[in-house]
Amino acid sequence: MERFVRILLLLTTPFLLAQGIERFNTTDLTENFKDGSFESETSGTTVVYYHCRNAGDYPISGEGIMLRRNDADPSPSAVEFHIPNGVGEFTFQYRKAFTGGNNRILTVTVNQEEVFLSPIFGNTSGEDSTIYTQTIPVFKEGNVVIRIAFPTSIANGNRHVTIDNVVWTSVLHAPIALSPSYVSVDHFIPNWEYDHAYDSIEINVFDYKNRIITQTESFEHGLDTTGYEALWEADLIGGRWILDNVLRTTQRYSGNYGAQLQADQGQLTSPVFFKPKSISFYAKKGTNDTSVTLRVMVNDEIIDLINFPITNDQFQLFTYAIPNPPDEAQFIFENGSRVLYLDDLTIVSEGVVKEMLPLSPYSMTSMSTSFPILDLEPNTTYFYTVRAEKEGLSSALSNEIELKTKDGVVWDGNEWLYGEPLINKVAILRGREVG
Ligand SMILES: [Ca+2]
Ligand SMILES: [Ca+2]
Repeated sequence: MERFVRILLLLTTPFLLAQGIERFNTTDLTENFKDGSFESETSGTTVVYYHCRNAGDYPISGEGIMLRRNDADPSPSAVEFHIPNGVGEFTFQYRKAFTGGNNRILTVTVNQEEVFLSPIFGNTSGEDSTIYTQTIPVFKEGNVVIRIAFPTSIANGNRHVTIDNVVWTSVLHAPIALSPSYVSVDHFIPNWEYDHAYDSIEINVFDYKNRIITQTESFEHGLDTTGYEALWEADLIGGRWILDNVLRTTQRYSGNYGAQLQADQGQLTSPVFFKPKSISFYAKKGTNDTSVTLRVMVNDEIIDLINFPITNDQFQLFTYAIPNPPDEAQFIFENGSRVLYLDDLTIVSEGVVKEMLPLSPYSMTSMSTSFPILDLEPNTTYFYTVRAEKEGLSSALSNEIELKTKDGVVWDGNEWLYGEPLINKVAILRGREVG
């Protein structure tokens, strides 16, 4: 709700909160697709476009820009906003244009790094005037190029989309995080400096530890719903998956949807998982018996090949524990000669990962330049960044500082924590509260 209200505010009072806006009222776009560029209505910003046209009969509000497709000939459609003075949040609206039934999907990159992949939309034949609003936290200073296009991997074909009401906020100059002024067994004091007056400072603290990570893909988002397609990409558990001839289906074990693999050709290729321990999934056959082949890949070589016969017409749980988990592995699921339904694919892996502390981010309203972070573990790596806020705007995150707490024990007034005092360990006597 809060997000919704904020977007409305941005769109209705652009000059109060927003730094930039582009409504496509003064462009050189025509009804023919072409490449070109024009000066934005926001001074200093240039809009560069490839194989685009005006919104024609498929507007959002008045004029807009229409992208067509990913085909190489004459060039894949894209629109770029070259913004000179930094971007905080970037918001745009999009809708299906024309009436073809091909699915629509958009990708957004910031300085060539992908930050957003849209859900599929507009994939039933006929007009669809649904307007989608997307806000992306960019928080970058200096020159920023934001590009809206189709993912590079999708097949040829028209996937017309109109874009309009592009709005972005400014970004505050980020504070600079400095090395901690104090590090002990169970706490440290981060430091930072700044050259602007801010309303508050936020301190983000992460620890960095080995963890067991369990992720389940329930196929509620990201799958193509139009027809079987080769090399479809989607952000599923663990990152980017490649889906060949996999369709979204209402045959499911949980939620509203599952994945349907085409007979003989359905394939899911996972991203790399760190120290994967086990894989489980629910599967059932279509009309006929079929199977799933699971290939465990390390550096593009198959190290394990398992076949699961799928002969039940109710969803059934299949589990495979990976012997001697490799440091990094990728998985390919492939189905047999008949249609297969799949849902709730779970991968358990291990990894030294950063995780934000439960009390983080810490927020300080005063303009001090330090803040003690307490109750930490000894001999553990921590990271922190700081971010400034003023009048509803945020800065980019600062640089990141890494530190390690000392190896030692703590006397909390009643007992020793983290072991017993040893000659080579630091010991901390925590002050007792009086009162
Ligand atoms: Ca407009
Ligand atoms: Ca599901």
